Amino acid sequence: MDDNSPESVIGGKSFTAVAINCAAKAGEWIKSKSGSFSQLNLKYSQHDLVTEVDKGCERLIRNLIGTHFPHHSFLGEEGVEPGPEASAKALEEASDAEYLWIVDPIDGTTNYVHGFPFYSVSIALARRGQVIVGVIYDPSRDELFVAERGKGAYVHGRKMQVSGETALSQSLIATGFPADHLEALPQNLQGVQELAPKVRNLRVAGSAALHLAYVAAGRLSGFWEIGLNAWDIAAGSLLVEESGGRITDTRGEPYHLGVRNVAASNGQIHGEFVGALKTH
Ligand code: 2AM
Ligand code: CA
Repeated sequence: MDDNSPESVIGGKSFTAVAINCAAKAGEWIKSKSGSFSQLNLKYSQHDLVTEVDKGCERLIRNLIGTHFPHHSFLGEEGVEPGPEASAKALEEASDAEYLWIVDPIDGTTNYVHGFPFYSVSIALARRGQVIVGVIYDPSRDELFVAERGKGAYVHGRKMQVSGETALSQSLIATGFPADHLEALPQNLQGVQELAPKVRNLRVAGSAALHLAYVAAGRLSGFWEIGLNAWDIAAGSLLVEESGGRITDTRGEPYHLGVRNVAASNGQIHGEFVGALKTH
C-alpha cells in the first residue's frame, strides 16, 4: 500500500493534508495573538526568545498530528531544552522513528516579538530520516509553501522553481545572525565578509525557514546560516530540492537532519557560493 494513501490514516487524510491543516490553523492563531502575548522569556541567551504563543502553538500542532497519526514520533523546538547539545540528543533519540514530524511553531520568534512581519510555521515529516513532506506558512502574507517528495513544490497552488542566476555577482543571498555569539556568529560574520563584495546584495530577514521557502520560490538566489536546528531547516530543505535547487552543509556535503550549518541555492551558483564560504 502507498504509505501516503488515504487508507493508511485515520479519517482518510494524507500526510500533506494534515501538515497543511496544522500550519494554517497554527498560523492563524499566532497572527491573532501578535502584539498581545504576555510572557516573554529568554532561553539560551538574551538573543534567544520564546513566548507562550510558541509553546501553545506547538501543543496545538502536536495534538492535531497525534489525532491523525498516533503512532508517529514528534520533534518540536519547544519540547527540547535550549542549546545545541540538547537538540542533537533529541534528534538522535528520534532518528530511528519510521515517521517523525519535525516542527518549529514560530520560526522567527524575535521578529514576532518585535512585530516585524517575517516569521513562519514550519512542519516537516521525515520517513526514516528522509524528509517526505514540507510545509511552511507565512501568516503575515497568507502564503503557504508546500512540497511532497517527488511531486514538486507549490505556493498559491503554482509550481515553484528556483531562480536562474548563474553567478554570485547576480545573486541576492540571505543569511541569519546566530544567537550564539561565541562560535556561530564570528563564523557567520566571516562568511558575510567574504560574500558581501561578491554578491548583488545580502539580506538578513530573521526566519531561516522562510528564507529557504524564498530560495525555493526564486525570490532569493541562496541562503546560508550557522548553528541552526533540524526544525529550522527540514521543511525548507524539501521545498528547495523540489523546486530544482540544492541544499548542503556549508562545506558542500549532502544535507541530512543533523546538519546545523546550511547552504541552499538555486543550484547553478552552488559551487561558487560554497567555495566562498569554505575560504574560512
Ligand atoms: P527561531 O525563531 O525559531 O528561534 C534567525 O537567524 C534564525 O535563527 C531563525 O530561524 C531562528 O529560529 C534561529 N535561531 C534563533 N535563535 C537560535 C538559537 N539559539 N539556536 C539556533 N537557532 C536559533
Ligand atoms: Ca521557534
